[in-house]
Amino acid sequence: ARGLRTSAAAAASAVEVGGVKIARDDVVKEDDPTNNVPDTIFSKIGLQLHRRDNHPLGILKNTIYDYFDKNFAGQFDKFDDLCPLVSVKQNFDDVLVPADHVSRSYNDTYYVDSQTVLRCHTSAHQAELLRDGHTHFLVTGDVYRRDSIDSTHYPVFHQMEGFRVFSPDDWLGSDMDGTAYAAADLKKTLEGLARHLFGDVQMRWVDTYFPFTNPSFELEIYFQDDWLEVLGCGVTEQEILKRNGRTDHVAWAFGLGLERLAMVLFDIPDIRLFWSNDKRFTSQFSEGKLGVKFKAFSKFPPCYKDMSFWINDAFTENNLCEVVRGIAGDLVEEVKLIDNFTNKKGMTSHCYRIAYRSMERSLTDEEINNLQLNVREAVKDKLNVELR
Ligand code: FA5
Ligand code: MG
Repeated sequence: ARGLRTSAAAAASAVEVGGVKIARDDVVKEDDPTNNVPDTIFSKIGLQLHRRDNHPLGILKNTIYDYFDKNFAGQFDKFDDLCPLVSVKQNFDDVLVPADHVSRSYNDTYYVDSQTVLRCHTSAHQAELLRDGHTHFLVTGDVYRRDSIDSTHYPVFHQMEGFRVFSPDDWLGSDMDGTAYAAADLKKTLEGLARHLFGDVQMRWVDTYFPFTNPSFELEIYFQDDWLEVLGCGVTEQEILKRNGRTDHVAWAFGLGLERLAMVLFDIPDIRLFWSNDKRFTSQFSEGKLGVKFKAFSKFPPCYKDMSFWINDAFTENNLCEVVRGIAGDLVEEVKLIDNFTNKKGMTSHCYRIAYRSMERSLTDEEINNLQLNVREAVKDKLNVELR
């Protein structure tokens, strides 16, 4: 994961989040093999789109707050300014992520050093908030993941965590055990939230696995002719409650993907748009106005470029995506494997199709050709693959 960065983004030298000062040089350490944070990622820290009342993510956050305020009489404590730099312990160990789980790898997570990461989910704050005595809370924040590139995935996105603790008194009067009681309350709460946000919408529950909940579920919503996963949730593992002062209690937790929900609500076709400063985007949203449908200012044509190379053992698609993003920034819309074969000598070739498209203007042929040339150079240098 080394050397995957460019100086393309002229990043500020320091930002402040929740009273914590974060210096660029403490987060981007090009020569440190325990660090894999590029400038493109550092440049997003501190922007806190979810705290802008006129931004779709801020409007959505406030609307979810309204739902919880109304239905739970202000019992939920709200946090939206917790520092995204957290320890490996907070991000993984505290929520029981096994030592060998892929999410811990340098391929999936941004490490500042071997013990510090950019949080990959808001679940990183569950344990400390429980220990501080909170029993009902919402945590909204930017989260960071090395991932593939397409219209619903971006390496920085926003989640809202919800957490509710029950005491035995809550379920003893019912005919359910604590787990069944919490699971039923969780589904009721989230279905109510979906109705509050969408009115009527096609949705379905899917059983899944998370290390920190059991049972675990995902909620999917029908969008652009397909099912889109918008949240994960479940009944919190007893071990987490026990370790943090809530033995004999039961809890539920959820993690919402704010961009995914906002895409459905506002009809926003591409996740990159959330980061746009173009007035034609930002002026379409205003405080308190949920569900105003986004009018695309124009759909500019995409331009496709294919690139083939012999991969090596260290090759991963996430590394490729980081290199492409480092050169092309938000002009890259999608990176997609379109061909894959192994020859008689055992060498494997991949062909990727890169879609370039600006949300804001038409790109010239010359510009695209230059980008592609630079991408090819960077891929060759940084990934040590042999271009074909
Ligand atoms: C989690 O992150 C869990 N921490 C959620 C959770 C919390 C489960 C509490 C149980 C209890 P997951 O990796 O599935 O789960 O991400 C949650 C949501 O984030 C997804 O449903 C999706 O809406 C959104 N999401 C995930 N990856 C991306 C991405 N690259 N870009 C945009 N949104 C994403
Ligand atoms: Mg998921």
